[in-house]
Amino acid sequence: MSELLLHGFSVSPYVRSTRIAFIEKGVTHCFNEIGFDHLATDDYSKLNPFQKMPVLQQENFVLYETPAILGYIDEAFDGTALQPVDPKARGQMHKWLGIAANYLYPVGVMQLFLHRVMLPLMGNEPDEAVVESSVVAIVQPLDVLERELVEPFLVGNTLSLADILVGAMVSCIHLAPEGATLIQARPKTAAWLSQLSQRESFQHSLSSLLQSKSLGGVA
Ligand SMILES: N[C@@H](CCC(=O)N[C@@H](CS)C(=O)NCC(=O)O)C(=O)O
Repeated sequence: MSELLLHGFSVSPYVRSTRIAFIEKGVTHCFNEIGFDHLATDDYSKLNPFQKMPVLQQENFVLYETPAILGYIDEAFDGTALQPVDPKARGQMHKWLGIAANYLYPVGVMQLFLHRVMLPLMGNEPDEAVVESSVVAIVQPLDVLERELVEPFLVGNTLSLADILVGAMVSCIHLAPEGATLIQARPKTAAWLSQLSQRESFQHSLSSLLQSKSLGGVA
């Protein structure tokens, strides 16, 4: 098999989700850890004109946009299927991929996690007003998650790409103490995140930068 090269910063939940999928499929790949400053370079812009991570490269095949990469990892390689076959279940899985990108990421990751966890880790002051408003705004998507969760997984009885991407984002939210409090108050979500966090794929993909922040092994 030609070499699979994944470009990204290990803290990013989008990047982490693709690493989780590779591990769940048992597919060996190389990881090129890059910083945000690399995204605007000419070389990287040729890989992804939108200058976002991750990017997957396999010889002259280049793929960006996380849901597309996740689907490719599942469909191109042997191993346990990560997408349901039933059209309704597959529709639900895609719904969760959309919820991750459109609701959990902008507020839970780019506001709460960035300001409460990442900025202090990098020696910068968080904006407390952003933290405060994000804690209010993240309640609604977390309530939807709690209401719709059918344990042990988001869709059906097996792990799917929905658990992988939503799980990577909810892990970030859980690393902020305010997020952990909201999650612990939602028993189905807390149990789901806890069992995901114990999977080898989630453990091995947790950025070393975040390991000391992980509360009770849940991240
Ligand atoms: N739609 C993209 C979003 C990926 C994304 O936003 N990645 C973040 C890292 S978590 C990024 O590259 N941010 C850099 C920036 O916005 O400048 C995908 O699905 O891959």
